[in-house]
Amino acid sequence: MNRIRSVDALEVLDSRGYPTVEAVVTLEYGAEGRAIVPSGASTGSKEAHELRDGGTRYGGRGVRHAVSNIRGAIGSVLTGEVFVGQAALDERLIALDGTAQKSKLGANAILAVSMAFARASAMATRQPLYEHLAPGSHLLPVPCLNVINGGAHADSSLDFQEFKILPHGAASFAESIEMGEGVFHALKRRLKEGGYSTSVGDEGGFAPQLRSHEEAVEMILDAIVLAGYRPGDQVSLGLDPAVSAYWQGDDTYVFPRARETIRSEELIAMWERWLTDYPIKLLEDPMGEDDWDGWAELTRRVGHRVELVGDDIFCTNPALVEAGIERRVANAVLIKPNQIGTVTETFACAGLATSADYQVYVSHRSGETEDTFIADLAVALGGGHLKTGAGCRGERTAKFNRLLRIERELGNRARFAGVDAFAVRTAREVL
Ligand code: 2PG
Ligand code: MG
Repeated sequence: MNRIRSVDALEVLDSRGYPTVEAVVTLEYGAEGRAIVPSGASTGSKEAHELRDGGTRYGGRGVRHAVSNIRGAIGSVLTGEVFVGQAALDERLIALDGTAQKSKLGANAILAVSMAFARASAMATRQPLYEHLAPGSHLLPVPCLNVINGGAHADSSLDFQEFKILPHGAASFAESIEMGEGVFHALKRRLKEGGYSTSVGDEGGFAPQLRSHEEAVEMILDAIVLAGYRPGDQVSLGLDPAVSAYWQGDDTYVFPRARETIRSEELIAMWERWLTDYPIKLLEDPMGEDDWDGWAELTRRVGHRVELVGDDIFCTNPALVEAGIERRVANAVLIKPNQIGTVTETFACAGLATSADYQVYVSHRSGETEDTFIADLAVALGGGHLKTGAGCRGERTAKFNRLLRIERELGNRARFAGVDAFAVRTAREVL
């Protein structure tokens, strides 16, 4: 029985050394679920509210209020109650908060409890989390490794935030991650050879002072070849330039590190060129969250041949995804549970995307922890690809290690998504 015996919380640390929320939910017969929420740096403006204390502790980033909301307001309502299913619990949490952005109790408080309850419920029925979330799920994702960091995640010379490799030409997740690490290590050699720094950014990718974005792409292509793979055929490229940060309104983007000002239509033309010049299979946030016209135009021009992922523009929010489908913007949705604040709404958003033939792409945040919930989530949603940093830094490899264990546990039932994960499925007449 899913009667809640107790709810507890603690302020713990994320990978940047800032506080974040851990919740512990214990059920009647002792099943205990524990979950820690992550935190973003380049956040969409419509994300659910992350409650921070302000003041001087940890530069204002303490989460003692969110923790006490769990121990107090949330705990006192949930304790002793029976919730049949995740949706019942999440509905209660949403109602208890009562605000559109979960700003009263904090989305960080609410999501931690939501995830912890999912874990406790899985444990109560002795199921792995992915199986509890989606019975029968068995598709292992392609790890999209962010091997060069820029933008809000590193003080490299690069305005673009993420340069990713997609090792899709493998037979299993284990083989895919091995390929990815091979390229990552070859890239380290390549950068050293070029006289560049090999220190890493927030997501474990290198953060060198390269001359241009094009040079970053060339370095990665060299590394793929150095590692013994064929670019485009076995390992492709993905990018998250995260350009919302550079949008100035009035059809204009300003890139401070490159000292460049470009119009929306020039950015679109650049993406068209890059898609011709480089083996790119995925573009995330290639246009800014407020540049809906630019997004729609880019989708019209290239949406039939490359995965176009909406992150900031959708914020894992079903209402925004609905608007995107309506306006034919993007063809894939990034799924970050803490952008929306409950497990149920995360599934609702992914379900909506799938029903419109948009791809579903699960993601970590730049501030992460040892919590591996998103690894199970990626398998449960079956979107076939996941981004959780480079294959470097413990908070990133924790997710890969969890996927290695899931693949082993599934045995013959496991399937690896491979290149199909990036196949554009939107069969809309305009594309
Ligand atoms: C992104 C994310 C994760 P952040 O833009 O997709 O890589 O970054 O968590 O800082 O929003
Ligand atoms: Mg992004």
